Amino acid sequence: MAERILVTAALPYANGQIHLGHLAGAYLPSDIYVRFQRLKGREVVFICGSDEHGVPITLTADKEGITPQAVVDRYHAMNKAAFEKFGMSFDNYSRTSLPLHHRTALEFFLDFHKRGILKEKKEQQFFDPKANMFLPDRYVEGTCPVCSNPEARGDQCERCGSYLNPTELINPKSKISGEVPVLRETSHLYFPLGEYQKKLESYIDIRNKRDRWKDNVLKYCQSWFKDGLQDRAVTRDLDWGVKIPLPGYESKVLYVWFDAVLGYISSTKEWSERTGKPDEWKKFWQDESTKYVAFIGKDNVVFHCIVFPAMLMAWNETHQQKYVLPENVPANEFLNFEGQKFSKSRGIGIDVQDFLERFPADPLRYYLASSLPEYRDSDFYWRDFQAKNNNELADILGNFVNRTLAFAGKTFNGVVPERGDITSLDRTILDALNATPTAAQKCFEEYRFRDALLEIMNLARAANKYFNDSEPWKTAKSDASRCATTINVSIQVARSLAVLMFPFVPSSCEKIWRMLALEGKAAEQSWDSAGSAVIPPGHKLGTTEILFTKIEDDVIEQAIRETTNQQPAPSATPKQVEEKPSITIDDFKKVELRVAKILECEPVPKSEKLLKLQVEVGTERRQIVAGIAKHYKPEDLIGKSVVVVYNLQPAKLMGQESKGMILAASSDDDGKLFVVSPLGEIASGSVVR
Ligand code: B3M
Ligand code: ZN
Repeated sequence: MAERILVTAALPYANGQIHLGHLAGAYLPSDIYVRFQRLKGREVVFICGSDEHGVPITLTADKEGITPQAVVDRYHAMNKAAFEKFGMSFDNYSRTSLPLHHRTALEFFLDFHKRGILKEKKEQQFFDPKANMFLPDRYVEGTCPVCSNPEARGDQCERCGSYLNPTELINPKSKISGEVPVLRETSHLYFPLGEYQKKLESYIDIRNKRDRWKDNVLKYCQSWFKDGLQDRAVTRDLDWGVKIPLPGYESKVLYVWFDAVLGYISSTKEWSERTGKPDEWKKFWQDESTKYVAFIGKDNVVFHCIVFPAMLMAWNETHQQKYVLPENVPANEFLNFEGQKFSKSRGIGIDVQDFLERFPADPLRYYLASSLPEYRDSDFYWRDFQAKNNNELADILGNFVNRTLAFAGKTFNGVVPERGDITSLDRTILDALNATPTAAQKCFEEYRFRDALLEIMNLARAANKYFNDSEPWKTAKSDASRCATTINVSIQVARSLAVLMFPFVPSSCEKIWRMLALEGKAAEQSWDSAGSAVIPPGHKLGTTEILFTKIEDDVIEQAIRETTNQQPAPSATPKQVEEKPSITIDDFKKVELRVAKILECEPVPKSEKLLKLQVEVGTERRQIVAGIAKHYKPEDLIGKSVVVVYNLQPAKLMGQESKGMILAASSDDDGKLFVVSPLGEIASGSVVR
């Protein structure tokens, strides 16, 4: 095993909040791995940061009427804070909008360009004459040629899943101006990925032999190889990103993936500078004895196993200082949420901030670790989360540590008693203690973190059984030396568990460490020390605290209601509808009713009732917030025509601007509600009278 390890975790886009699926994909596994390696005494640097470029970010900025910088500032701060609260132990969390990153990315790009590696190709691309700009794929919308979805995006149709070229869309429209775009010639630079195919195949083959790659990752790569690698454009017509200082390329930037993977290098440089050792990053990136492990989710495989290694190979061809390539890319599959896909727009799932406002990080880390999607997709279920917390963390780990320390406090004044003769019962648990670090280590080194957790929790299970079978509450009266031995051994196991469980539940392990009143921190111990009984008799223990709190049913039920769109039971009390006084036709005419078409719809964060809709009323677009989230899912409404009160004064609901009101019929006695919709096709903007 290498003694110096570089670990990177995929750089999340600063275009939204990270959710539990992200944690289970790349982040928790990388943090578990790093914490384990540090306990093994290895020299580790753990690198991450925000991916702050790309079209989705400029789209968010356009939609909100703010700058892309403001978008990434917001999500960078939010995600950084969420990671900290979750206990991610990154050495550096950088941002790709920093000048240091732009310089790093350009160093690669310009080197490739100068050496003639990049090929220029001319192509026809959509141009928006009104906005005077070329349109990236996602800025073009139109009708899907496959399924006729009228709102397909230029890169993909979300309804049928087809990957598209903007030019394939029927009736293409610019998302910026709504105009029909025209085709114009533009030039882009391409990286010749195909030329690297042979080298890439042998690279993966060699690594796989040395450090066994996951089957799912190998399969993805093989299917790419089978299709044959194609040249890839590394420039885009956009003004947000790493600007290209080449004549004719003034209005272009690097393709986001080209610069994003280099973000790992720039983030390591930033760490190096920040810690006062400006050359330290080279030790990790340019010394061939470094083992580099890149943690990602499965959707990023091609960029990390093919594109990034090819870029590094291209660099290494002519430079003395050669970069290390990933030794392994242990990508996870996806985590689903209560049997469904995480979907922000449908209100399914929960982001990390929100979760950690409800529950501490360790129970979440424990539960996710026990059900990581290591080989296939897995699921987050609130009920499972509750059960794992209550029946495993609290009842097995917490209970063992607490009963041991409470007993030592009561019977031995909180001082570790001397061991007497060792019986076969003691021998069994001491053997398990001895064997667990090695057995778990094998799992960690093979990226099997669920198995590692199981090994370690089996020690905690055995320890509880040992405590029960030894019956110290009886031997306290009948055989003082026996009782002392049981408690001494139990305390040793508690210490070992504090070290072994540290990669999974770090703050709880520090708590155990304080309860044991041992020197230093759990984080500073050696992994191998967990295999021996090292606490000397006579050591004075600290005070016991509760390690894990049980989660009650009603708390979990509330979480289910708020994160899964499950309909609460309708209220049963019938109400009388109050009659209003009659009005004249002129009174009625003051209300301007119009037909509107729903273009977009998403839940309002932290609200159970509200949906935020973007509607089209004739040529105008406006936002309306409506209290209909309990009755409709966003996807039920998108594309539908409704009737709105057009001249209602604007208002703010939960901080969201709302211009107008959607008409809906509700029957008070069963709580049902139906949005009013014109019978038949009619253009938006039409007047209702
Ligand atoms: N930002 C995609 C993602 O967040 C992308 C990863 C970049 S890693 C260099 O899933
Ligand atoms: Zn389609």
